[in-house]
Amino acid sequence: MTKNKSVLKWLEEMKALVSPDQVVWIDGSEEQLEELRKMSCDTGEMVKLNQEKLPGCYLHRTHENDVARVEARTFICSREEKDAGPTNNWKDPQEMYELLYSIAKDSYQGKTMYVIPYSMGPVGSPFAKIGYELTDSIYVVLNMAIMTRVGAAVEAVLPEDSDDWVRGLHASCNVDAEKRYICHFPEDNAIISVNSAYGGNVLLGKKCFALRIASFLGKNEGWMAEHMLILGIENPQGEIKYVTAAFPSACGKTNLAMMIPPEGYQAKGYKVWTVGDDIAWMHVGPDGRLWAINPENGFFGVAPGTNMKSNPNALITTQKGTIFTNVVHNLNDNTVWWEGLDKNPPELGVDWKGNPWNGKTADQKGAHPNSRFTAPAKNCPCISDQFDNGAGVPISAIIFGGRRAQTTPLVYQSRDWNNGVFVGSIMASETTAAATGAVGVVRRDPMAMLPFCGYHMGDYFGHWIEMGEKLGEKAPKIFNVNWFRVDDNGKFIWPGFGDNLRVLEWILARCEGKVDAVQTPIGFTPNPEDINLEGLEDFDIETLKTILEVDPGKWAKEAAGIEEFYEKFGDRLPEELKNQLATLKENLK
Ligand code: GTP
Ligand code: SPV
Ligand code: MN
Repeated sequence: MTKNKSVLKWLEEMKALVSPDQVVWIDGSEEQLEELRKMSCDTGEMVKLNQEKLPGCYLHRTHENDVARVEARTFICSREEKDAGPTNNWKDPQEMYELLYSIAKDSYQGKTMYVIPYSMGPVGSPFAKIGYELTDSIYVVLNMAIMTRVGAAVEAVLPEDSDDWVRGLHASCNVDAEKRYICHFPEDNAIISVNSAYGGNVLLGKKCFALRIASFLGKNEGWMAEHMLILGIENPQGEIKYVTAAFPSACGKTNLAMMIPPEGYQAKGYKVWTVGDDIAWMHVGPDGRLWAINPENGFFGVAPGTNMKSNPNALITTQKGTIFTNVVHNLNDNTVWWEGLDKNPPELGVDWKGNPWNGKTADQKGAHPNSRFTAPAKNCPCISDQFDNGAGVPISAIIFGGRRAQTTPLVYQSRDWNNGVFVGSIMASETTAAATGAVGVVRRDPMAMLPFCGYHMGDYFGHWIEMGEKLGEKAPKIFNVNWFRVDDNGKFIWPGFGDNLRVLEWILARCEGKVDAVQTPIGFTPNPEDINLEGLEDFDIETLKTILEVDPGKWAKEAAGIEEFYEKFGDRLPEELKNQLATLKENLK
């Protein structure tokens, strides 16, 4: 337990508010966590799975109405409405505190308050930041213990008089969707989440702190918090180059971060190393380059579609010490199953809602489309040896990407940093099950940060431009990819997954100035023969050409859509981006 004065004062206030029966301090020890696992199995909150097949693994089901992030109920409560900007929900902080306190009041009665000290980033790293989460949910404690570094070691590095930590209060209440609020108070370093017990809504270190609060801190302190994977690509000479990539939720970050190189590449000696799969904190290093750390300590990954072919590294990562949420419980052998794991759904199963399920109902999924695994990063067979390096890894390229059935080519490179910021700002993607609401609708999702930017998005674009000025010649090169172009039958054209390394190889070659490119109105696309297609079945250069194409007609429509989107930002839209849009329109003439 800490001696930090501001932590203790806040804790007393919160205790008085929520009235727990007792307070338990999470020290991070295996004994304490094991005790909590036992308790959660006794109450039925978790199910202990087959310990021979899945040692240390558990299953949990959340309430049916509580299965994804809730963007409509997520608020940025900056003092001034204009600082939250047009893309965030806002409410006056005093009003919101009052509302949340009235909801949370006495809600821990009869329950235990768990105090979780946690570090985002390797403990003691100059780039790491500390948070405290209070929760009434053992599920949250056990997830936080996988996703972040928790306990006494964290407290040891927070000075007694420091106020540099993030306050997080989580109250499950009765998971009433009508009273669910996920609220951020950037000027107070504070987060309050009520009436949910699911993932991104309640693991407050993740989206709430490491993106929404951290993006605000990053703007003020001169660094960046981004919804990005971090990946190292080792070439046959043993040199490792690192890239980050921002794709919207459930659009392929975990998959790219853990990809297996195609056989031909493996034979040549290519290897891929995972540093992170969801969040990157990036700083200008002593050498003037951009360096990234992964603030997390585990993966909260999408289960459906994960299998030994699509992502063996992810599947192997989940075979021990993992919590599964909202997947199928296979009662035949007390294991788990989800759509896309294999072709053998259990005949004796329980679906994500807790009902008997036998895999024979074609229209009724067994696992929720946003069912997830929470797995320790150290389980990952391809985890980078730099994972725990508090200084991070130097970034050669930043890659944006989304799900676009049409319009956006397989890959293109921006002309320079500011053009790259433009490319990120105009990202659009089909929505997925990661958030509640319609799925498959194209929406603008700048830098994959639409649901996660903790301040005015126009200022966020401005911050990107400033970072480019700081980095100058040493700035990473910026690219855009789209694995999701479909043919007339709606089938994905590009094979994707491990074969995405073929595109990354071109990206790195461009960074090193080793390969030419085609100038198009939107930037540089590859000469088709520069993408290595060796070993690919059913995919030839003619097909490749169709997905490298930049159709001026479609892009003219796109430009009109961008113009409309940009209008939202009013005078907070940087001049540089207005000019970029004008250039795009000019290029399309
Ligand atoms: P969050 O954890 O929600 O931020 O998502 P993520 O970006 O890590 O998503 P993830 O890698 O789990 O992507 C999940 C979905 O993308 C699954 O439906 C995958 O099948 C699909 N996917 C990933 N990579 C590819 C690819 O290269 N091609 C195609 N067609 N689908 C892909
Ligand atoms: C996402 O939705 O982008 C996620 C899952 O990574 S959650 O933690 O629920 O936000
Ligand atoms: Mn994410």
